[in-house]
Amino acid sequence: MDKQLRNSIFHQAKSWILEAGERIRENIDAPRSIETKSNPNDLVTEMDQQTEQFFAEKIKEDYPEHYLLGEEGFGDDIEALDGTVWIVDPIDGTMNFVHQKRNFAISIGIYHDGIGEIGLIYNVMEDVLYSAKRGEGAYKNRMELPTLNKERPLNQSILALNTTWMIPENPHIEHKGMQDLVKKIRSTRSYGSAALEFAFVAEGILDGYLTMTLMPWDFAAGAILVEEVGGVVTQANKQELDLLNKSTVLASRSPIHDEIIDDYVQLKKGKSDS
Ligand code: 2AM
Ligand code: CA
Ligand code: CA
Ligand code: CA
Repeated sequence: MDKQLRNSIFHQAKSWILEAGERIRENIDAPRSIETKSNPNDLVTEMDQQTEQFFAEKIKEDYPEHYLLGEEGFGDDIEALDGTVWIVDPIDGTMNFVHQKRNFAISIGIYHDGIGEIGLIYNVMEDVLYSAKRGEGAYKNRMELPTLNKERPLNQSILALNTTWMIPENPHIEHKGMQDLVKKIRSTRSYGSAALEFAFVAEGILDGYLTMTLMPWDFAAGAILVEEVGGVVTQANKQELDLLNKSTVLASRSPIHDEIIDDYVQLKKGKSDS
């Protein structure tokens, strides 16, 4: 994508994400109906739906030739990443939105022919926008984020990990390796919003984030941000990210990325990528 076009789409997307965030802040105390999706802890509210609808309408109006891949079903059914695709999570961290009224984000990753061009993650209640354009660095509001530290060893690292990794019955990764990893590192964190956890890796306040079975809208923007500051983002089996399917993803500084996968991540049989 040509730099000028990327710039103009960036400014449009930025103004929409700020507008959508403002609407959420204005309505944060409004009573809301909460529904469940795949399981009783998988929540969705009308605010998730309205926010995605807002982006769907804006994109259709201004960029009718672009596609939208969104969590709540207002986008297109796409089977390939040809052309320009907006990958949108209208509220990432819905459980935090419902229970805490904070610690959630709007996430937008814009890809052209499969290449990440623009990443935006908006921490709505803190009014902090993380943004990146391919080849032009990553920003926290107006501050450019520095390249990630390459020297700090794994035993001085903080990793975002979900505690479900530690449960022996988890279907994806051998828990013994995860226990060894937790013993090795300095500490763990778990924020409950994948998009924010990627943003924190890009900011350098987390050294890495290992996630279970995320959908493309959970990591589309975050991967662009982390890569712009020299971090590495792959599936847990080291394969390239898959932007059309569920994946287990590790985003981190290098070189601890390879160390974590080689020494601690053992995928269970038949679960090479999910
Ligand atoms: P969401 O809030 O947009 O659904 C919570 O640990 C993180 O995992 C959030 O980023 C959440 O995104 C994501 N997630 C992905 N699949 C999920 C599921 N089935 N149930 C709950 N959270 C899920
Ligand atoms: Ca959800
Ligand atoms: Ca999400
Ligand atoms: Ca969501």
